[in-house]
Amino acid sequence: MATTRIFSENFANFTADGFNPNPVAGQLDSDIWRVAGLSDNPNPAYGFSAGGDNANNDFSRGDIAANDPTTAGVYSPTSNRALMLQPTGAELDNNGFIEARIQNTSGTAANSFAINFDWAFRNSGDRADNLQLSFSTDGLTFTPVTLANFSTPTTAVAGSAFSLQNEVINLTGLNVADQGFLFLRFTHPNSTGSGNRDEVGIDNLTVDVVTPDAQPQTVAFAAGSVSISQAEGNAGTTSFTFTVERAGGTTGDVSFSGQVSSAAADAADFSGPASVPFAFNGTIPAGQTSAIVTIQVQADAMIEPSLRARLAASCVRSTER
Ligand SMILES: [Ca+2]
Ligand SMILES: [Ca+2]
Ligand SMILES: [Ca+2]
Ligand SMILES: [Ca+2]
Repeated sequence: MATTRIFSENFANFTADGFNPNPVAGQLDSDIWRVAGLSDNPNPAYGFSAGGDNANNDFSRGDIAANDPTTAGVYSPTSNRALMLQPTGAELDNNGFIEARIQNTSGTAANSFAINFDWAFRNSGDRADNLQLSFSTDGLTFTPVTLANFSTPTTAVAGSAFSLQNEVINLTGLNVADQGFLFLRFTHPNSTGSGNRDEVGIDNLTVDVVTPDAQPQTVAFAAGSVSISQAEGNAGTTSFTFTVERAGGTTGDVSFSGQVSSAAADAADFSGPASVPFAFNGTIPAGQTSAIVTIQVQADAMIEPSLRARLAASCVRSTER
């Protein structure tokens, strides 16, 4: 398996100062992040703007230090910056969510993703807050990840610190085009118990595209190139061409090299090389199955012995990781 990291966020610079498509320090990029279920803008579209300097709205409620907020909104703990929500009965409690729109920048269509993140929470209220991860490839239809859910403890513990609960999930069988999006939704479906709700959110999100190991590729002379008989003529140079082809897929460039030798021919029989044997090389480009190698044979009026060209398979290299 090869993995390509396409996203990483630990919220180290997030002080809950709002969301903006061109975020300043303390804000989150609203082209990537949005929060739904808050009264100031219940379902903002990506690219929205909210918060900013001294704007004390739902999307920019600032630090949680020693305080225990009870106003609904987006917060960030000073002890470990994270994207944190304070749900209330009127806001965020009934399927409010954090959503991340992750662009597939791996350079190729992606079918599998490795998701790693922490549920962040503080058991400051006498409720159990339920959390659920779901995903989407179109931003419209979301599929819950059965194994990725979490509930905070019900009975509050005085002086509770923020805690993290790690979650590692592999999503397979998807189809996200290069530069397309994977949507991750961290939903707060409900809570049980009574009184204030715990602060809940996420931290340390990474997303990797997972690609299966490349099939081993082999190169060989094409069937029609195993033996070539061609008149060299009696003057000038004649191009002798043969085809090198590969099996096992067309991923990446494949470089090959080989050697032309002859029991009797010498450099005078070729146009270019200073001596015999001599090396040749070539590349089968990504996406193609074969390449042509051309050797210039110097014509003369003598009767020539046959030539041998041999592929050095040990020198096959692919740019595929
Ligand atoms: Ca509000
Ligand atoms: Ca609270
Ligand atoms: Ca953090
Ligand atoms: Ca609790």
